[in-house]
Amino acid sequence: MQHLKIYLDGEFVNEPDAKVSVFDHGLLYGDGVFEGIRFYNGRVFLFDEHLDRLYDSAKAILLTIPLSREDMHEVVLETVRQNKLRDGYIRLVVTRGKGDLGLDPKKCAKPTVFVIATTIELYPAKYYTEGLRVNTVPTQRVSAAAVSPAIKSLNYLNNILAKIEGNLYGAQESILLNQQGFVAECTADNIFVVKQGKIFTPHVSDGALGGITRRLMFTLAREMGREILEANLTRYDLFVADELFLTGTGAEVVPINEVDGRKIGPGKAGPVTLEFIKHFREKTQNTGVPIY
Ligand code: PXG
Repeated sequence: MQHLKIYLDGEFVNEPDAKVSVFDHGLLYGDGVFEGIRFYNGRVFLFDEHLDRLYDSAKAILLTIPLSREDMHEVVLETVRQNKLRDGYIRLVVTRGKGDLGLDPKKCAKPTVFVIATTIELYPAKYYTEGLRVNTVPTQRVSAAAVSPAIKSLNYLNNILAKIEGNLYGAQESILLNQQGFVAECTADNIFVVKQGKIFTPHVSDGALGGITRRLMFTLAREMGREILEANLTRYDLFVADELFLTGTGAEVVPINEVDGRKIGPGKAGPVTLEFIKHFREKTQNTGVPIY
């Protein structure tokens, strides 16, 4: 079997040789940032938006990425080329780097950078017509005053605890509320509500990651002659929604058919959700930065 080629600190290495130190603070303390990016049909989708967020996340934690944006751009494209892929997933990670024990970032001389380009396991196609069963979980979204949910950091325990609670319930995704009880987001997806023809999504300040797919929904809505409003949403708003859908790089745009035992709308993908899915797929096939 052909090994994946991984970019690691300036070199392309075979996957079995792509190793980081047990003293890397990304591992020891979750000190680092990452991006998950998709490429479709030989083009990197929303590439600039992902690079913008990566550099913003790094800035927010005072981590200087040792590659210029232009070099990072090329490294990502070259990683996909090395693996001869046309459709798949890129994981771009920058950690604080290797350092002595003790959480002080000053112990780390040089950030670790690696890029994985691989294929992605997708949700089964039926979920895009039938929808997902989701729940709200007891674990609250971490507050912006603690760790801003806008930072795409290597600290995912908050989300993982929510995921575990979802697994216990048998849910396919789970919704976190913030400390005020407003809907924040899902474990790895943003959420949208359709009610009486209007479309709503939580404010980023309610604890949502500024999702790249979330932002694309605003553009698609404009193109569709619709409008999305940011709002404080409660569980009640979810229960009585006409339609609910999730967005994320991995999930794309996917309907929800049930929340906490309440059937949503028709109990399958509704018309507005299907319209977003159609427009989203057109964008994935027709836009992006050419790789080859
Ligand atoms: N909220 C959270 C907490 C996320 O982690 C999103 C929303 C959606 O954002 P984007 O920019 O993707 O529209 C995410 C994204 C993975 C993986 O491998 C996770 C994400 C994206 C891609 C892959 O777990 N999270």
